[in-house]
Amino acid sequence: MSFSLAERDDTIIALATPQGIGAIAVIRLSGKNAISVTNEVFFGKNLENQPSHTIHFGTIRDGEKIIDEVLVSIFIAPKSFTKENVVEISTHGSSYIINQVLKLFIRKGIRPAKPGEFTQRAFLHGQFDLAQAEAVADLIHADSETSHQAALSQMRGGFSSEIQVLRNQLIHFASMIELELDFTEEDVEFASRDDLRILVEKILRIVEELILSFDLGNVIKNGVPTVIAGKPNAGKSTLLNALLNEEKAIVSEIAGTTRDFIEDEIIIGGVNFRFIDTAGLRETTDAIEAIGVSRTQEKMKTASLILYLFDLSDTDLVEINRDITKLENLGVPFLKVANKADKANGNIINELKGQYPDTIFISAGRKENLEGLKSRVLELVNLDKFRTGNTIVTNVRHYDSLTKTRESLLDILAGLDNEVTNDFVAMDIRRALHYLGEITGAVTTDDLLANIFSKFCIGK
Ligand SMILES: Nc1nc2c(ncn2[C@@H]2O[C@H](COP(=O)(O)OP(=O)(O)OP(=O)(O)O)[C@@H](O)[C@H]2O)c(=O)[nH]1
Ligand SMILES: [Mg+2]
Repeated sequence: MSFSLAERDDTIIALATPQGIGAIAVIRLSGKNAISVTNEVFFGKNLENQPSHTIHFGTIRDGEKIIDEVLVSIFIAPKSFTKENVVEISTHGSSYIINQVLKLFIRKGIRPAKPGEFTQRAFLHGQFDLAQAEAVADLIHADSETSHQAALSQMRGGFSSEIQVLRNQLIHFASMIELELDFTEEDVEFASRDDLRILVEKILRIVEELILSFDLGNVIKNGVPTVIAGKPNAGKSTLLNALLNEEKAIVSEIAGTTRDFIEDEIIIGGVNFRFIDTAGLRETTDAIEAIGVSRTQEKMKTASLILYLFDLSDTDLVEINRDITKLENLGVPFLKVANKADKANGNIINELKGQYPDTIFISAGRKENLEGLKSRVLELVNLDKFRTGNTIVTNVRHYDSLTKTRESLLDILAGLDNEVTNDFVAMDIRRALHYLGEITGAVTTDDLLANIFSKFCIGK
């Protein structure tokens, strides 16, 4: 999908609130004719004479027929979200009314908006840059405190302004070096190569930090993948259900109940965790269970955190030691979680406390010490970086542009090392500028825009 130039002049309409029945619904129009066309169907007063940022009570009529009593808010260009004329009509929240109003406007030549078209117009009219526009989408989808914070700080431009400053410094060097190209006969150097190297190295450090932050950013956005692993019957599914407060996974005393993994999100301390219940780990001759076991092993490798769960009534220290060695070799952070504390065998609790003082004792079945477990889970995920307000990259597109920027920066440095000619250095700088510009929208293509804005919902 892409927007032609003519389409950008259309006046568009969409329901801005969710589909379905609600107390009120808000229908939004944006474009040159938003106010004049609304005025044709609105009865109460002349909307074309009203100042910006005012609200008016009246009725919407289709000919003689009253569709609804409404409130109409008026925003006159450029003082609106899209910087165009914007009208917001608050109707009663019935889908019949909404449809009647939308149809009426469409008959009057207003075009239904495409996904993200309001935000795209705001971007095209310079309301904000691309990274900020994308943050609007993230903000709508944010469902935990941390993802909300990340989106909010990006929307307010924290991320882009950092990129913008770096880019401007680099533009300065690019123009100096290109100027030198005009003086090939003389031996002039407008741009100090040492200063250029210092700047490129500085940008490289920041770009690499942003690239690294992507892992954390991704976790914030999609939930920290936390795998519950252990042998069959340890109580993994019971634990998942207890954490979710919902009977999501099948629990039974038959070993090998869970075959496929089951996952769901839980917010702990404002952080979104994705808990994944898996098939119990054991040697098995059952073909389907064996597939489950190998999936568990795959999930464990990519997890941010593993809850190693074992059954105090059915495990000895030899077995626990062996499992812990395996987990240490895997290299993923893990917590030792001793389950079924309510029916532990003899001395095992004391032995464990002696050998592994950091073991967490719970009873998933009786929902005991789940709070203790949750707070240890939260401790283990290193979110300090985020909490100190550092910039975090959460967007795959930005990550991609940053990786390409890094390559170009490394090429600039290699070029300086090998004393390549100015035109090559200039070319590499231009390339770095291009990729940095992709992030903020200083450099855009129609395809890129269409791709980004199509991910929004209609009405946004
Ligand atoms: N006494 C006691 N029983 C528990 C506790 N947690 C789980 N169980 C029981 O242990 C049995 C196995 O629980 P599941 O949750 O199905 O175990 P699992 O680890 O998911 O097992 P698989 O899916 O077969 O790998 C069930 O009968 C549970 O009711 C607990 O804290 N105390
Ligand atoms: Mg299970």
